[in-house]
Amino acid sequence: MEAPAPGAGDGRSGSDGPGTRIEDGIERARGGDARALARLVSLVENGNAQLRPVMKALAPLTGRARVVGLTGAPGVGKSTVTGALVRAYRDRGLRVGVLAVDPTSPFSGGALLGDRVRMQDHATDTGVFIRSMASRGHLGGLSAATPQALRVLDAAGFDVVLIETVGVGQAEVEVASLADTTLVLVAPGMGDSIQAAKAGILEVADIYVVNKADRPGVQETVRDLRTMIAMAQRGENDWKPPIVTTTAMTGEGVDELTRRLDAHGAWLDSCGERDRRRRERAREEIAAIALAELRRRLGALPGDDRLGELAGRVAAGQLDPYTAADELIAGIRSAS
Ligand SMILES: Nc1nc2c(ncn2[C@@H]2O[C@H](COP(=O)(O)OP(=O)(O)OP(=O)(O)O)[C@@H](O)[C@H]2O)c(=O)[nH]1
Ligand SMILES: [Mg+2]
Repeated sequence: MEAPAPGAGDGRSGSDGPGTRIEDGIERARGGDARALARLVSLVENGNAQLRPVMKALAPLTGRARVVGLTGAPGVGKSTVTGALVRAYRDRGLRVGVLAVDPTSPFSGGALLGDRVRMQDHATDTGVFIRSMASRGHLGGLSAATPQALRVLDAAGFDVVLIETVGVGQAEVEVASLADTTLVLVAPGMGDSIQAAKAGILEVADIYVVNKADRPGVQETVRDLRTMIAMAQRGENDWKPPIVTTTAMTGEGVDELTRRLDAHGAWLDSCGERDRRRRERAREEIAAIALAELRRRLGALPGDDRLGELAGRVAAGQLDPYTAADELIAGIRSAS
């Protein structure tokens, strides 16, 4: 078989089937071909027909990347810390992927440009891949494609994947469900944000980062966090989230942060918590896909409108809704 020309791809015709093309794209992405990688991420993001065969091919290659989530209020410095971590991991010779979720949030409308500027020193480095994921309308929510994009980067051989998302409401819980380690960022003088986020961040933070340590009020913020941490119910062998202060703009405190990340990674491995978190992540992924598929099949049953017909009988009092639901589900089973 002929070797594919660089950049050739989706439109290519020939004797090699889609399977070969997929394997080919994955192989090139693993070899550091940024365009092949970008194409794979786009493919999972758009959820086109190749999504399933691609995910199938990727599955045996996944499970190696360490996943670090960064969340916190708008403007606390998530992107700046992310950039500093990218630099630190690159210095160790590791390949780093970045998924910045929720650039469409009204808070960060302008930040995306800023992110590009801050991260542009990594732009020509094939050991770094940065991608902004649209949030598809869920304010602060992770896009449905993020777990799949994470799989692509993992399979492509990235050692570390950093996921940045704005911490509004559910987002920090969602990022934590994807990550092995979750960083919750706060900044001094943003006491309100600690207050507001309290309920959510207490459970999800593995490491607290007080960024903008060059600003006044750092000690007060650290003290507030300490009080919160002390109040949390925790077993003797549980991880106690440390507090790291950083000035991401200058890189101060970033060494300490990477040490804490290493320590948390070691803890995850020592007690089986990494596996537990990953199983939990897989559960949520499977359930979400299954529910979406179920919904799709409910709306696309072959033949006539089964749901409409059942609805008519329920509305007319001829059938109870539970029996109707059973019939509907039975119909899906026999149709699939
Ligand atoms: N003084 C100071 N400013 C910082 C520091 N880190 C980041 N900043 C500034 O804070 C602003 C916001 O930083 P970002 O990294 O974009 O914050 P973010 O949390 O990613 O923001 P969103 O994505 O919009 O939520 C920028 O102007 C940064 O230059 C720091 O350590 N000290
Ligand atoms: Mg940002």
